[in-house]
Amino acid sequence: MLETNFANNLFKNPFMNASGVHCMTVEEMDQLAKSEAGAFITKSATIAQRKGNPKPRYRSLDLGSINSMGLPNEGIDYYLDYALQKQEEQDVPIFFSIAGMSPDENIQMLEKIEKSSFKGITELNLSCPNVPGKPQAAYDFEATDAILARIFAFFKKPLGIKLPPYFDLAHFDAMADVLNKYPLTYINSINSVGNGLFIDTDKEQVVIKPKNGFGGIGGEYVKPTALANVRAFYTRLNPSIQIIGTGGITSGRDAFEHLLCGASMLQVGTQLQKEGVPVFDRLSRELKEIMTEKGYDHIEQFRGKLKEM
Ligand code: ERO
Repeated sequence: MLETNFANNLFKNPFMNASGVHCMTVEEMDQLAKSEAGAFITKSATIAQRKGNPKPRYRSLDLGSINSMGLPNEGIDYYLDYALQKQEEQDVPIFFSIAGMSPDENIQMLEKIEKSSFKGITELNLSCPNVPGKPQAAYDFEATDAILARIFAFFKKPLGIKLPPYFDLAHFDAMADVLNKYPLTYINSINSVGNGLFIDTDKEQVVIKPKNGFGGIGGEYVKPTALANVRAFYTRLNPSIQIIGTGGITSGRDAFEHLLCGASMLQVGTQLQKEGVPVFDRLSRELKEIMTEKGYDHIEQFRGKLKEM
């Protein structure tokens, strides 16, 4: 009932983790591989291992989360070695996330992936909001165009990009014009809403240490923004570019809404952090219940078919 076609593969359901959550170590990734998730993605990698920002750098909130992790990761070789080994054990592809600190670092990592025997899907994260001094790359349309031109001159494996949220129709138009020039497999909208500020009123204090308390917001707070981004790109991108919907998925109903907007796969970050891997079982069950109530037996019967008034 929840089978999903994505990047020419059939997944048992559209649910996966959002990169960064429950995917830093081999142990966590193995748990995802064994879970009810339809697929999983690795933590965004840089060439060298990184410790990330000082703690506390993540806070769970009633309506979501705030984080300023600062791209802690074990380095690309750790994740690539794991993916090369794991891909032999499973019949669906692994999603592999990279987030270089510069265009050259991204090119270097993509060259490595291209030359390797990796058979999965690569996600280029152009939207990390939390590295001090490094603006989110995909807010610069010309720089995004330039890096994609460099990449597609040599990279032949399936590639998606993780985007930050946009808030203006002119920006959706401009970014879609850039993306439509390239043979992207997918876009993933949205990364966390960058540089929010959560305050503990009792203590009159911020709740995370890095960047004076500023951090990426996820969870229920961001669902309307996430849905708008999925919908805006679904109605602007070439149909060959699929969409992963990420942002505010806490229930089967939220998942249904992302699918109605046109998403093909669905990533769960904040709620996975709160609930652990059993979340995938619950979301699958709840999505099936809604589909049954509405008389749908396949996602394709309603995917993208949001009605206007
Ligand atoms: O701080 C991070 O490691 C991080 N947090 C996010 O919310 N999104 C990211 O893309 C990211 C780093 C790549």
